[in-house]
Amino acid sequence: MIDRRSLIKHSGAAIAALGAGMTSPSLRAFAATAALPFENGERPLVKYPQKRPMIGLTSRPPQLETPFSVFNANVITPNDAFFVRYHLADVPLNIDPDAFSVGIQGKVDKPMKLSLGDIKKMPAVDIVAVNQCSGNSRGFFNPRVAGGQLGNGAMGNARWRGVPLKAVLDRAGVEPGARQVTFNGMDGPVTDKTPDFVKALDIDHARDGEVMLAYSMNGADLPVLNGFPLRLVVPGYYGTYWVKHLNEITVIDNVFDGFWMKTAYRIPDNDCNCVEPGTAPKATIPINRFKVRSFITSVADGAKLKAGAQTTLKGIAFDGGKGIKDVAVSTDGGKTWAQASLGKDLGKYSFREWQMLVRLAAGAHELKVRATSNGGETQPMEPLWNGAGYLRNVVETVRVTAA
Ligand SMILES: Nc1nc2c(c(=O)[nH]1)N[C@H]1C(S)=C(S)[C@@H](COP(=O)(O)O)O[C@H]1N2
Ligand SMILES: [Mo]
Repeated sequence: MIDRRSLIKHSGAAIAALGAGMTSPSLRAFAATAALPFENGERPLVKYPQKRPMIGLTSRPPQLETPFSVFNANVITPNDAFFVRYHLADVPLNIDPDAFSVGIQGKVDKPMKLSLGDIKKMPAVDIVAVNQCSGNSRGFFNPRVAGGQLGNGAMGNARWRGVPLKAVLDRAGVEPGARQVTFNGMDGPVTDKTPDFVKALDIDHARDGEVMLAYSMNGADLPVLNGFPLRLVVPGYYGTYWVKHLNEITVIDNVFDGFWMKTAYRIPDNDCNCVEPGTAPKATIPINRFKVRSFITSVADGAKLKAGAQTTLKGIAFDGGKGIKDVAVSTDGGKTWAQASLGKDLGKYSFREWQMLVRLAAGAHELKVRATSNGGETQPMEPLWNGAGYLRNVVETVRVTAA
C-alpha cells in the first residue's frame, strides 16, 4: 500500500497549474512522488489529460497506477483515477467519434462496418465489472520477476455500458466452423518490431452475452486513455483481453497464434497456475479468469491506531465471476479469523465492499484479510509464484500499532 503522507507532498495549486492547458500526455512529473512498498518503488506522480495525478510507471507507452487510497474512497473507481496500461507507444489520442467504425469480418455471412451511432442504436446493457491487469502487484514478487513493477493499483471497478458482443456477431452472422474471435485496436507499434496488440476469445465465450463492446464508463464517454470511443469488456477476465480503441473484430476458424496469445500472457498449466520460484512451467495456457482477491483499504501499512477504541476496518474483495461468499479478517497474524459484513452487491463481477469493527489492544498487530468466492475458491496464505508475475492473490497483510 502507498504511504499517504508521501503521496501528499505537493500542493493542490501545482496540480491545477500543470493540469490546465495540457494537450498531450507526456510524462509530467510533479515534485511529488509515491513510494510503493518494495525495492525501487519510488514513482513520480504524473498528470495526463482526463486524469488526476496518478502513479507513473512508464511514459512511452503510458502506464499509470491508481493511488491506493482511491479504493477506500469509492467502490466504483472514478474515471479520472482509473489505471492505464498500454503495450505500444503509438496511442491514438485524436480519434474522431463521428468517423469511427468497427469492422466485423472473417467467417461471417455479412462482413460489416458499424459506426458508433449504429452501435448506440442497438439495445444497451450495463454491467459493473472489475478490470485488473494480469501483472497487478507484480512488484511484490519474490524472487522478483521482469516486467512493470506494479503495486496494487493496476485494477479498477466501473459501470460499463454498451452492447453485447453477441448482438454484433449475430448481426454479421457467424458461419459454422468458427472457433475464435480476434480483437484489434487502433494503437500500433512505433517500430514494426513489436507485434501489434491482438487478443482472441473462444467463440462460445465471445457469444456468452456478457462480453461487451462498451462506449461508456460510469455514465460518461470512455476516457481517451481507457479506450475511447469503444473497448471490449470481458467480465471476470484479466485486463489483457479488454482491447481498447477496438476497430477490428475477426471471426476465425482456427486458434489464433498471434504473439499476445501464443507467447505472452500465458500461465502455468497446472492446478495452482504456479511453479517453484525460479523455474519454468512444463506447459502453459492463456491467462483467463481473475483469482479471488481482497484488500484492506481503510488502514495503510504502518498506521497507528488508538488502543482500546472501536475501529472500523473496511476494504474490497472480488473474484472471476462467481461472486464473493465471505470475507474473513484476522487481527492476530492469521491465528484467529472473524467474518466481516459484506456491503451492497453490485453484481458478481464488481468489487464487493466489506467492513468489520475491531478493538485493538496496545501493541503491534498484523491484520489479514481473506475472501472466499461462491465457487469455494479462496486465497493462499503464502504467495504463489510464476515467472511473468501474474495472478498475485496472496492473503494481504497490513501491520499496524495501537497505542
Ligand atoms: N488497444 C489496446 N488495448 C489494450 C491494451 C493495449 O496495449 N492496447 N492493453 C491491455 C491490458 S494488458 C490491460 S491490463 C487493459 C488496461 O485497461 P485500462 O488501460 O483501461 O486500465 O487494457 C488492455 N487493452
Ligand atoms: Mo495488463
